[in-house]
Amino acid sequence: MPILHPDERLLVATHNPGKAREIRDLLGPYVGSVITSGELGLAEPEETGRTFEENAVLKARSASAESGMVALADDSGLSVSALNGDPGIYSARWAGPEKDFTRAMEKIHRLLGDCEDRSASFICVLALAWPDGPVRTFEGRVNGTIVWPPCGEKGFGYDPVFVPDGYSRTFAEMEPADKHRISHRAKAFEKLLAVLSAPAS
Ligand code: ITT
Repeated sequence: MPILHPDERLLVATHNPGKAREIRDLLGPYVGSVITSGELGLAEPEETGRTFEENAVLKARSASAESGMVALADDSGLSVSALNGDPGIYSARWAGPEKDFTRAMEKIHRLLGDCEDRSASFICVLALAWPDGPVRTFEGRVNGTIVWPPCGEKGFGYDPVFVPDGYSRTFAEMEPADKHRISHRAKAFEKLLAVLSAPAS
């Protein structure tokens, strides 16, 4: 399986600036040059998959085919146990076209009502696609609890209402470096980097 050549620029197939910032942090020491599909003005494909993995593959394939570059996509979201896994793959769509995550977090709070079970997980599936066809996927997950009211200004998306297990602060209250030690995205990247750094066969 061909792995990214050291001189090759990696295309990150995202239009989400919060994600792009985290991916740059996580890849920084390992990949020379990164550009996003948002920066290149590439199309944003419709996420028609039924799983995180299907959507990650669809986004990576689309960006790689359009650009001729190796492309990395991230499909992720928050899965709330008492809401049967919602918003899940619909995490971005719950924020509407205005990307209003205050509204999306309020929706979770409203739907949970008095429910005692506040458990939730963040899930991230990374897909790495080569223009000539192969795609590899890597999954990471972090378990935690939904809290209310939202706390913290760092991070993005649902970070202000998620406290990871073993911690007392939300992701939005943590320094990025602390979130990167334990997040769903960091765990998926650990698996990806193990492959990127393995000798090509
Ligand atoms: P791209 O598809 O262009 O990458 P997107 O925002 O549409 O951007 P997703 O379809 O994967 O991405 O939606 C995932 C949503 O889940 C995202 O918009 C965030 O709100 C949320 N999310 C994912 N990871 C998160 C994290 O680490 N912290 C907070 N929210 C996160």
